[in-house]
Amino acid sequence: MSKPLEGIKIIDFTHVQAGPACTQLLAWFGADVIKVERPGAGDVTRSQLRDIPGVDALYFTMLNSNKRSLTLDTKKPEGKEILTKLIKESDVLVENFGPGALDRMGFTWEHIKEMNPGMIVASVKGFSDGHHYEDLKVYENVAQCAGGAASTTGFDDGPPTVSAAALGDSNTGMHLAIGILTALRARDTTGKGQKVAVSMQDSVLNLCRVKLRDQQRLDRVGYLEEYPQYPHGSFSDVVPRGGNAGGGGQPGWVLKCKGWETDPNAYIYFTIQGHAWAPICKAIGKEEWIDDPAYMTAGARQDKIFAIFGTIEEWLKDKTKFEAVDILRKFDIPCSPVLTMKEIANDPSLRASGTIAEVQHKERGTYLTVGSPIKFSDMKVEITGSPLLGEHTDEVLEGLGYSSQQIAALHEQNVV
Ligand code: CAO
Repeated sequence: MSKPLEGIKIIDFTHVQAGPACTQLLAWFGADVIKVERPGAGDVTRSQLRDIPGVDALYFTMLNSNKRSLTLDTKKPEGKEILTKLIKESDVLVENFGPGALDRMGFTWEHIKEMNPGMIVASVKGFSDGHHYEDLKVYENVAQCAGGAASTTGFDDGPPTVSAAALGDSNTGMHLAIGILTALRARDTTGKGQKVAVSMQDSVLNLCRVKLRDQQRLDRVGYLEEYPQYPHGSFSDVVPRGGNAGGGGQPGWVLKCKGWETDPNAYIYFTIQGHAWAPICKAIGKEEWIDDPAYMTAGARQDKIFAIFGTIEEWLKDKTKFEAVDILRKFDIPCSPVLTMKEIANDPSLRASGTIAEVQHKERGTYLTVGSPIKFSDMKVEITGSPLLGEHTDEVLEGLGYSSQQIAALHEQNVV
C-alpha cells in the first residue's frame, strides 16, 4: 500500500526532541526523511541516557524511527556541496538548531530559496523571530515556563511546576508538522515553497489558551469559580495554580482508591458532569442527594465540592482504581484510573491499536515506542527501527551521483 507522503523528500537537520518528533511523524506517513548528523557523534540523544553501553539510547530510537541517516559535516566545503545538491532535489528542510546556526553555516532562507524555489524550510526556535528573547537557546522546561504552563500548573501552596508531557518539545514538533503539510498544500497551487517557523513558547501557549481565557475572566470578575480557591480561598490578580481541578465547566479531582496508602498511583480522576448528577448519586449510593436542593444544582454543590469528593472517596475505599472505573463507566461518568507507564506499556488495547508498538532495532533487539496517535481508515502506520549513525550515507551519496571512489575519499576526509 502506498503512503500519502511518498515522494516527499525531507532533509532532517533536527536534533534532540522538538524537530525529530516532527520529522518522525512525516516519515511514518511515507516521506523519505534523511537525517543529517555530524560524523562521529550524531544527534546528541544517541548517547544521552543510555541503558545499554555503546548502543543508541531509547531517547534517540523512540524519536527517529522510519528515517535514513546520513553523516555530513556541513561546515566543510565538500559537506556544503553535498547539502547543496540535496537541497536542490528535496521538498522540505527541517531544522531546530540554536538561533542563527543555519545562517552561520551559509544556508540562509534567501540562499536556499534561490537554489530551490519550491523548498519549504521549517524551523523550531525557542522564541519567535523578533521576540525580545529571540537569541535564547531553549529546552523543554524553559518553554513551559515561557509559555504560561508552569505558572498555572501545580498546587496553590507550591512553586510553578512543569508537566511531564513534552509541551515544549514534541508539541512544537506537531505544530511544525501541520505547518509543513500546509505549506506543501500551498505549493501544490503556487509552485512556491516558503519558510515555516514555530516557536516553543507559542506552541506551549497555544495549549494554554484556556488559561489566557481565565486571566481575562479574572480581570473582569475577580474570581474563577472552577478553581479550588473558590469560594473559600482568595485570588490575586493572576491566574492561580489549580491543582487537579477540572479546569472547564465540570468540577473534577484526583480521588484516592483502595491501596493509596502504599501505591502512589491508586487513584482515579473523577468528573462531576452537571447532567450526570443523578447517575453519580446512584453509583455512590447517595440517592437522597438527587433531589436535595442543597445538592441538586452545580451552583448549590460549589461550596461543598470537596466534601462531596470526600464522600466519593469513602465509597472508593474498598475498590481498586480499575474496579471503581468498571462500576462508574456503567453510569456514564467520565473517569479514568491514573495509569502508570508500566500499566500503559502492557495495556492490551494500546498494543492492539499500535499506539504502543514493539520495534526491532539492529543493535538493541526489540524496544517499545509510542506509535502513531493518528489512525487512518486507509493506511496502516508501520514503525521501523531507527537508523544507525550514517547507515545510509553511501546510499544517499550514490543517489546524488557520487562514485564509490569519491565516497571513499569523503569518508577518508571525515566529511561524511
Ligand atoms: N555539521 C557541522 N556542524 C553542525 C552539524 C553538522 N552536521 N550539525 C550541527 N552543527 C553545528 C551548528 O552549525 C552549530 O554551530 P555554530 O553554533 O558554531 O554555528 C552547532 O553545531 C551547535 O548547534 P546548536 O546551537 O543547535 O546546539 P546546542 O547544543 O548548543 O543547543 C539547543 C541545543 C536545543 C538548545 C538549540 O539547538 C536550540 O535552542 N534549538 C532551538 C530550540 C529547540 O529546538 N529546542 C528543543 C530542544 S529539545 O527538543
